[in-house]
Amino acid sequence: MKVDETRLLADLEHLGKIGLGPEGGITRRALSREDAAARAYVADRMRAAGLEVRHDEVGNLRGRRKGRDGAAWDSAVPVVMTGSHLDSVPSGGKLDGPLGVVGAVCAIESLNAAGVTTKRPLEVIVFVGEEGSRFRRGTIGSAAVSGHVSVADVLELVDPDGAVYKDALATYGDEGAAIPARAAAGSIHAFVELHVEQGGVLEAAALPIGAVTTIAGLVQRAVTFLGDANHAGATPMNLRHDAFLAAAEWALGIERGAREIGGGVVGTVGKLTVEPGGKNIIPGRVDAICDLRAPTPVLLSALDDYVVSSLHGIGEKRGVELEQQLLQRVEPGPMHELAIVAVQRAAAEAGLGHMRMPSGAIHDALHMAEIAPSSMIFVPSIGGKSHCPTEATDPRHLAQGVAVLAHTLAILANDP
Ligand code: HGY
Ligand code: MN
Ligand code: MN
Repeated sequence: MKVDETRLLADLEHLGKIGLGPEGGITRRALSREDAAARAYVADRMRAAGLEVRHDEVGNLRGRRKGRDGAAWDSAVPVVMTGSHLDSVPSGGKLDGPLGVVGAVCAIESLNAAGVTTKRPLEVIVFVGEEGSRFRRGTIGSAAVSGHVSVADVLELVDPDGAVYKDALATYGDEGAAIPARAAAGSIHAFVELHVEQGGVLEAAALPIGAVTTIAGLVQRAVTFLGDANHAGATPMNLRHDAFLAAAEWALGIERGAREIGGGVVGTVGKLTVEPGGKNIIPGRVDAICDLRAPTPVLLSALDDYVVSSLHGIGEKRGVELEQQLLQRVEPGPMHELAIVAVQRAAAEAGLGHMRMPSGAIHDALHMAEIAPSSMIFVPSIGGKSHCPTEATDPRHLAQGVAVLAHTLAILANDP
């Protein structure tokens, strides 16, 4: 399958300018003006590729190509879906999400150019709010499609500034009626997502394609440490209740716990604020969020229990009060042999080396796997870097990923 690499790189280049910061990172929060601008560009690209474009109740953008029965949106034949997200982490990379979105449109254009028709309709979907950088949870759009979260609950999500999701949807400027977000039972034959690996496994193996077999689960908790703001010079060390040192001890405990539990678990504290924030004031309050990942529910609970139980000891020892709240827990999930094997067959058809591999990062495919056979196509991340301005992938690998996606869609949409 020929891929128009120039077109793909131009699409990524265009999206890579929307939300671009002075440090070279992309900041595109869900339902923001930047997110809406990127989404509008993709909607135009979908129409240029001949897709019939719709939007659903939670703002997912959706474009369909007819199957052989000549129907797109009103087909009784289960659809083969592909897609990803356009929102980003703060100062993130240009490929995490967009590759799976414009790559899907380019894959459809490759099928069109090759005259490949499919028994089943094909759908490209742009999920809202995968990164969770604005609202309390991530993978919002796919959680709504899978029914993991109800549409009503999604619409009631509130961001830290008090903006309500259903009001923020107006930023998209969608016209016309929205289609239901929740997929009807049996309406999706399979789902596959093209994504950068965001790790170094493929690069180390010198392979261009990964077929994803499982996706790690995640727990995110918000913790507030309430100590005693006081004078940094006049307060003896034994009379302090330093909220930052309590948080620091907790964060080091997370690192220790993850190393002790092992088995591929990881723990991070990436977001933390210190108040009142004077250089000569002992911190009175710290708000922190931890991000825990594990390949199995048992390991995820082991790390989460370790992290929560460590809090009590620290609070007592340091005379610091604690409040903590679970922000989200997403269970790890297996992908499906039907979809994994399709990716492997597609890579072989494209003459590309490939391997089966787990994903340490969360993706929309995790929720889609709850309702349809799903897998992912990974392409190598240079230096294993992601969620940072230096996120990059060899253009050759980007185009190969799209070629494998096109083959995978043809396999999944034409197999018996
Ligand atoms: O955090 C993740 O794993 C994904 O990038 N949202
Ligand atoms: Mn990401
Ligand atoms: Mn992503």
